[in-house]
Amino acid sequence: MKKALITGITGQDGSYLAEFLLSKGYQVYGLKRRTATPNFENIQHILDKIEIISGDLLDLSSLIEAIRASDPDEVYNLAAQSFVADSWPQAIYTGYATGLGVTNILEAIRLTKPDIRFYQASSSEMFGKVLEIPQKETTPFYPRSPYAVSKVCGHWITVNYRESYGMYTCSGILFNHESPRRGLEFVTRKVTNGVAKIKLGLQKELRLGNLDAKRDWGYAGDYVKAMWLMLQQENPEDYVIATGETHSVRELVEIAFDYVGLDWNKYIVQDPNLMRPAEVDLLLGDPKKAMDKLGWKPEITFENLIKTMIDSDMQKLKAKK
Ligand code: NAP
Ligand code: F7E
Repeated sequence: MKKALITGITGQDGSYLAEFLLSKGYQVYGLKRRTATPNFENIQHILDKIEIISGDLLDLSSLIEAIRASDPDEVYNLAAQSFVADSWPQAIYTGYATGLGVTNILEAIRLTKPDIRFYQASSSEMFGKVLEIPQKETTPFYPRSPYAVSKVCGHWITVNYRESYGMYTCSGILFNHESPRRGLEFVTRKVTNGVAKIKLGLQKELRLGNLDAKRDWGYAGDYVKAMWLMLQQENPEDYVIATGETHSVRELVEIAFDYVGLDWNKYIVQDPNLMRPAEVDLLLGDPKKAMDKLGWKPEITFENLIKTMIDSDMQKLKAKK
C-alpha cells in the first residue's frame, strides 16, 4: 500500500486529492494546523479513512515529525495562504507560509527521507502580467502580488532541490480551479453563493471588483488527478495544468444569473474597494505538455462547473433555512 502525506488537507484541493488517493488504495495522512474552531467541513465524509497529523508549514520540527510518523512515498504540498487579495495586507505572513514554507517541507524531506516524491502547488499567478499568450512551461514569470512572488520562490526552490540533490520534485503550475468546496471569498464561489442567496431572497445585491479580468477556470476534481500523474512518471518535471479557455468575470456573472433566470445588471454593484493594487488581466494556459506526456485532460466545461456550484449552494442554503 502506497502512503501519501498531504499538507493543506482541509482546503479545496486537499479534500479532492485525499478522496482520489483513497480511491487508488493509498494510505492518506493529512497535515493540519491548529485552529480555534473546527474546519473539517471538506473532509468530514472521509475523516475515518485518513490520519490527521498536527503540524504547521512554518514549524520545521513539526514537518520532520509528520514525515517520520507517516513515512510517506509521496508528499503533496498544498498548504498556503492562497487568497491573492489578502497577500497585500499580509505580505510578510504570505511570504513565510506560501514561499518559505516550501523550503521548510523540502528540508524536512531532505533530512529524513530524500527519496520521497514531492509535488509543489505552483500557480498561474506567477505569469501575472503575461509575457506570452497562451502561457506554457517555458513562459517567463512576471508576478503581480505578494502571493505570486511567494509562489515564484516556492517554484524555484522546488526546481533547485531537484537540480541540487537529485530529489524527485515536481512543480504543477495550475490555473484557477474551482468547485462547490471553493472558499467563499474567491470570485466563482462568491458569485455562485451570491446568486443562490439572491434567488432565495436572502441577499439584495452582489458587490464585485474588476469584471474585465479573465481567467482560465477548470474543475478542482480534474486537477488533483494531474498532481498524482506528475508523481507517477519516470522523471520529475514541471507541468502547466489548464483548460486552454479563458472567460471574464463578467461572463461568469452572466452565466450564473442566467441560470437562475435573473438579470445580473439589477444586482451587481461594482465596488472600488474590491479592485486589486496590481491586477492580473488575462490568464490562458496551454496544457499541451500535460495532455501529451501525462495523458491528462479536463473533463468539465466552465458553464457546467458554474451551474454545479450554484446547485450545490442552493441546496446548502435551503438545508440551513
Ligand atoms: P485553500 O482551499 O485555501 O487551502 C489551503 C490549505 O492550506 C488549507 O488546508 C489551510 O488550512 C492550509 N494552510 C494554510 N496555511 C498553513 C500553514 N501555515 N500550515 C499548514 N497548513 C496551512 O487552497 P486550495 O484552493 O485548495 O489550493 C491548494 C494549493 O494550490 C495552495 O497552495 C494554492 O496556493 C495553490 N493553487 C490553487 C489554485 C486554485 O485555483 N485553487 C491554483 C493554483 C495554485 P486551514 O484550513 O487551517 O486554513
Ligand atoms: O479572483 C477578480 C479578481 O480571488 C479572480 C487562487 O486560487 O487562482 C486564485 O487566485 C479574479 C481576479 O482568484 C472580485 O480581481 C472581481 O482578477 O477568484 P480570485 P485569483 O486571484 O485568480 C490562482 C491560480 C491561485 O493560485 C490562487 O491561490 O476575479 N474579482 N471581483 C474578484 N475576486 C474576488 N476574490 N472577489 C471579488 O469580489
